[in-house]
Amino acid sequence: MKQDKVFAEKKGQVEPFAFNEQVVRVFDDMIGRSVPLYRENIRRQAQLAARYYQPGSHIYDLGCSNGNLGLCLCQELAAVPFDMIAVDNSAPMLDAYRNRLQDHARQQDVQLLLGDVREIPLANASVIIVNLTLQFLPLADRTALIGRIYEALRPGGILLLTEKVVHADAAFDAMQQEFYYRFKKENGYSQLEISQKREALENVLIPETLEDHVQRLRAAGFVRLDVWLKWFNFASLIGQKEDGHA
Ligand code: GEK
Repeated sequence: MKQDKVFAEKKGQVEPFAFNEQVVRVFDDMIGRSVPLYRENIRRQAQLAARYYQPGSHIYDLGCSNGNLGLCLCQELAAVPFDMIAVDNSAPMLDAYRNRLQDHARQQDVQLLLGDVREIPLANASVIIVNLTLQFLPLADRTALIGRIYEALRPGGILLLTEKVVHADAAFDAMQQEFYYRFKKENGYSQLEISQKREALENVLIPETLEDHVQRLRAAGFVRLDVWLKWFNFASLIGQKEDGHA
């Protein structure tokens, strides 16, 4: 795995963060050292997707990056054909995903779609995964996407949403940041790397509170809702469209 050194050198000017070729080359190292419990989260979401998948429906992975979740799902659903539509608006990310699917036994089960998650049609879904992607959309566009997701789900279908979050209480928010930067330091990032990445993500990754997410999901129709994973300023939610039985 190629090591992430994207922010290691002092930059004259820190450009806004983008999922370009430089980032894609080191993506697995970057996300593994920057997102607490990333591998655990991917594996459990793949298992949840396998558990709730309804044959004859689609699984969507919105903001799929280089396919870590899709490839994990191929293992979890080893004996079951499925139909996943994996969407990303970064061409280098999808190229990396395509390379990993080449010669893969399950490559027919995954369709890669280059596009903006705000524009691609969604329909007949039993599982929709939005793993660390909603946070990159303008705030004004988030409610419409969650609404379309709810409409596209079959009864009994699920949304898996993971986000970096902020805390409404300023002191708890500061504490969570502190523990997050401690986590990054423990994973070998220098102070310079941490602060330049933070600057690059400003106005690009816009976190909301967990309460904001819960409220938006409820307003869209998700009555059955759980926060199944929480680590300081990261939260993973599952919302299920009601089907009349538990
Ligand atoms: C994983 N889910 O490894 N339309 C489509 N894609 C987008 C958009 C958009 N409007 N905005 C951002 N992206 C992945 C991790 S990374 C999170 C997700 C991170 C894409 C973007 O190109 C990138 O690949 C992904 O969303 C966010 O399970 O790196 O912090």
